[in-house]
Amino acid sequence: MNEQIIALFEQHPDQFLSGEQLSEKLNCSRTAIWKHIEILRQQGYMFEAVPRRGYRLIGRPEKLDIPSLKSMLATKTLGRTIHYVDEIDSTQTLAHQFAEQGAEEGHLVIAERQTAGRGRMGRRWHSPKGKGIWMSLLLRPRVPLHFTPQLTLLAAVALCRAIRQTVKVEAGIKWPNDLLIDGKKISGILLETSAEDERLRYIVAGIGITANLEPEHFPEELRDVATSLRIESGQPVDREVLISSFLQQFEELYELYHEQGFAPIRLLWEALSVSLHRRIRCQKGGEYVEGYAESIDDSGALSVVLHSGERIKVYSGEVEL
Ligand code: BT5
Repeated sequence: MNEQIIALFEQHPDQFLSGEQLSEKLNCSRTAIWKHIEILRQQGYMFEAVPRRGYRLIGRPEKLDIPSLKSMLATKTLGRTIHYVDEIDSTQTLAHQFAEQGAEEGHLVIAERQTAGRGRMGRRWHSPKGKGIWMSLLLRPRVPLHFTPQLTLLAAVALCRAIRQTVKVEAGIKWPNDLLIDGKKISGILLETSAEDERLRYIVAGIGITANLEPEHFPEELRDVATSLRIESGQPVDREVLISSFLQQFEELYELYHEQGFAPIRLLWEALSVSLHRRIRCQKGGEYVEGYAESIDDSGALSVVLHSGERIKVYSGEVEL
């Protein structure tokens, strides 16, 4: 049905088609047409809607220019091989497949749309077509398995620096893996590891950035909690520039990390954090407790001082600001 609707608009370029015309041609109700238009909007199509005239197609999902991205990349390993797909369940899954086949560090999978994008703990990641940056980076770091949370923090620093540099918005990091602007989420990071006998084999770092999403590309339930770089900056985001800047930042920090350990990354993370030195709510033994977020330690855990004076470590889960 979605393809048929687009085909009709393509046969009538720049024209309005009313709900009635569309429903007659496609032999379905006007409510069904309205629902499909909403789905198409979430896939990156843009429609102008005018009462009594109907809908006009004014924008299509955009495509990344991979040759242009490659030409601006100055990294040594990260992103030197790019697998670009139009649509996929999750870029994580494909990156795991490449890793299992022996792909080298730095392989990057990018999709215009994910049909089953994932977040942490089984949550979903909304990934409409042509508007965001949905990508997975293969890493083979030379560190013990229990150090991997540090790399989530490193990825957050790299992303935050790249966003601040290229888009000029005040993005900040919420522990451990969210990037926010004015309290709303613009990006999430998901690190998945593969290990054998306690030895780290590889990491797939999944990065989602709501680069060019407009309000209508977010489903209802995300509209109050999420935003995009485009909405916040008022400017379209050059996705190629942002991806290449992120890879550059990541590579520099990754080299620093291998040379000097987590200490310098931790300092950078603290400077960009919006969840430190303030009251937060977090989970302790399944219950929510309130406390003061004091610092992060070398394992990436958040150290929180509760009202009682007790100091606890938070290793995973959600914090509320
Ligand atoms: C994350 O999980 O924030 C990690 C998201 C990682 C997504 C990337 S995209 C490329 C790669 N391939 C994948 O399949 N995944 C990775 P978490 O902290 O669990 O946050 C998930 C929550 O973020 C959801 O429950 C929503 O509240 C919110 N959310 C979902 N989609 C969003 C979006 N597009 N923009 C902003 N917030 C969103």
